[in-house]
Amino acid sequence: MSLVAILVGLAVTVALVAGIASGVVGLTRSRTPSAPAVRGHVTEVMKILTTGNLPGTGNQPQFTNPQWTVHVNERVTVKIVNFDDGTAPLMGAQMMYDKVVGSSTGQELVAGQALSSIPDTNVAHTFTIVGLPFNMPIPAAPTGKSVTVVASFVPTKTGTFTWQCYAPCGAGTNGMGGAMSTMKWMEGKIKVIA
Ligand SMILES: [Cu+2]
Repeated sequence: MSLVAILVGLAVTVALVAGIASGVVGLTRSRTPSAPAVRGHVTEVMKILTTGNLPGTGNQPQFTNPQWTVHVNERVTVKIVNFDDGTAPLMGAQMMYDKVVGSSTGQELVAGQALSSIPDTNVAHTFTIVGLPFNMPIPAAPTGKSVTVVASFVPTKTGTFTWQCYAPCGAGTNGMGGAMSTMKWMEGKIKVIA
């Protein structure tokens, strides 16, 4: 371990202890794959914001909370609050991601309504973990508002899985640049541990 890494680790520890002591940092969930996960049924809240500024690309949509760690065989509820009112219709082979896959009910709740798919033309993003598999199509939000999409699953195998969006919501003529090709924007990691 380099001196810099040790110093950074020390600073983080001091900040955490200070935060806990002052009540600022509660017993919140871990946000990084290397941190221990909370036991039992957890809810991971992800927001899709359009206020991000991706260097070299400008304003791009971005998922918050892109990396989490959960326990195998314990329920995970994914709650996605989408503020993006733009659509990115699925095309070609990606059109299969308009359907809910791998959720406990076979459906997702979209603004409280149970649905098993979203019309391709109204898809804004997808939250897709091919390796499980698990898929949530996310519709565009009403302008100036947000739409909340909820589904849950129980991971049955350990490992580190990539999630990504399959809607061409990024930059460039094919929509696959910018956020779509940048880790922690339209792509992240989920670690499933014992
Ligand atoms: Cu997207």
